[in-house]
Amino acid sequence: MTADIERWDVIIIGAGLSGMYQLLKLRQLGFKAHVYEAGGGVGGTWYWNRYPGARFDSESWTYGYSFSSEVLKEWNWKEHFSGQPENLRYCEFVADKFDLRRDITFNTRVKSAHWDEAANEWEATFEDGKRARARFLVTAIGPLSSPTMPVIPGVEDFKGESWHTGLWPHRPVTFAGKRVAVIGTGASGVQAITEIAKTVGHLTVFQRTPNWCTPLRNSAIAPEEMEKIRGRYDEIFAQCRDNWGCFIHTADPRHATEVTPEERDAFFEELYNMPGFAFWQGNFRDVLMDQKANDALTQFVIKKIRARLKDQKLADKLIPTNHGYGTRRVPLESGYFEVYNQPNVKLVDLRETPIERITEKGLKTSDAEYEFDMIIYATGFDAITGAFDRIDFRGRNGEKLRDKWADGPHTYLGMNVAGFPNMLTLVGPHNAATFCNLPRCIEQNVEFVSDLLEHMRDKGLTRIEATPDAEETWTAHVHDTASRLLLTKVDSWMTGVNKNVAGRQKRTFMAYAGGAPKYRQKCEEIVANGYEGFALT
Ligand code: NA7
Repeated sequence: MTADIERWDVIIIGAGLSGMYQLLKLRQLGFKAHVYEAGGGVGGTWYWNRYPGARFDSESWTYGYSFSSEVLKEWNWKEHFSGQPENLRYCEFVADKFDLRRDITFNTRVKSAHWDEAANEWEATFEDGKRARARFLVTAIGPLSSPTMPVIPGVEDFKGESWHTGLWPHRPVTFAGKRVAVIGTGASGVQAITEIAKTVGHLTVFQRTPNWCTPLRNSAIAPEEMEKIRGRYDEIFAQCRDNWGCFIHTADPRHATEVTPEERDAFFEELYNMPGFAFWQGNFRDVLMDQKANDALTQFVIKKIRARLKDQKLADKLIPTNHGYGTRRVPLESGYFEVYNQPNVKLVDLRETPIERITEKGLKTSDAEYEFDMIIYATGFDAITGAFDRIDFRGRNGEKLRDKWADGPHTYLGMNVAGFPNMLTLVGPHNAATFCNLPRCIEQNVEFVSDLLEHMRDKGLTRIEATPDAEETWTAHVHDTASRLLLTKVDSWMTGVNKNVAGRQKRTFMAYAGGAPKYRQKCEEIVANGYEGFALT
């Protein structure tokens, strides 16, 4: 073994919200933990996604870390749905407060991580050829961190400016007087389009699949209001804990199919006028499971969209037809539909006229050629397993994680994989954290891993691995639970479909549909039963 290999007790990959908290917890427990981060700073999602309009869709005061009373006391949110620059400042504030950067190596992308059976440890290799070794490997690589470009011929040919929303430059990008194209109308595209339309010369939006968008209703938080929120933090976090996705909006106990149409529409109206995910997460409990209930909700949203558009032919194009409301991740918007009433904004429906190629000057669809100064790719991510696929993970006997997950993830609790000892996956596939108000579930994941490593150290144990039986049972449970939800019957990043990535054409549920409270309870039972389902030696 050469001297240039760095050695730690625990290697953490990624300095986003999960990696930062994991580092702090392990450091507090006395472990020598070290983070390797591909970016030049902390913050993960909030470091990379600097596109105009990027902001929380969760209420800011439900999103921050809850573990530190000092952070809660010192940090003031200025908006109910805070924007990216402030969110990144928050991450930096936490990093400064706990002096996290001294244990983080930035600008270092992990290329491979191989398990060394004889040494009972992991070896990580970085893109610059350097290496590090540790007994434990914790992945904190995020569910939406592997951006994908569209598979369209000529993408390299365009001579103007071009950006992916998830790889946005660190310098200001301006739109005034420019002819700008945006490809993609998911949550990122909807936020970016709305913001860019405020200053752009001319904007052309290329839409393949319209999404159901509902109002965010953001507003400023005055200092007195922030003080009131601070006084309620315990209550707020307790409410999130008991909620399926750890949001502040709890599903109504009634069924949409049991009330009168008048009562139903009055409740829809009330929720529609509330901020954030109230309309999606706080609705009647059957709207995301029962087709009839979902149809009623969908009809309500159609009317809302139509009322906001001057041109009803345009409304026909902007209203989704292949899935019901809420069965894909709902983009929240602040004037999105009104953008299409502007004379300098054009929508191109790619279902009618697909893009044939990107050219030097713009792009060509089946019926027209366009010239642009800038093309923005809001084309999303190779979700949840994509970040794993970018690293060559090899477990026992050189087994490749990529091969093991070729037909979808197989995990125990979304936290470990049989055949990959001592590797813990924060916010991994089939983990409740993958569809969650993330920091809430991140804290649970990190605390589970920290307690586990502490337990192992106290008991003199050096190796943990899920048993194949436990993995199989969990994977089957994940699929069983998912079958109740209408969203598993629709192509989206949540069902693992990405037309730009080979091998991602078949639906496989990537998250855990049982909800965060049930997941937490399951984790607690497993711990109480001596880490049942794991082989500890
Ligand atoms: P999404 O939600 O995956 O959206 C990507 C968008 O890009 C979506 O509208 C896609 O259309 C579109 N797309 C992708 N490839 C193409 C090609 N080749 N041609 C045209 N259009 C294309 O990613 P986001 O970044 O918006 O959001 C990701 C999550 O981040 C979001 O849900 C939040 O949780 C945060 P498609 O629907 O595939 O037809």
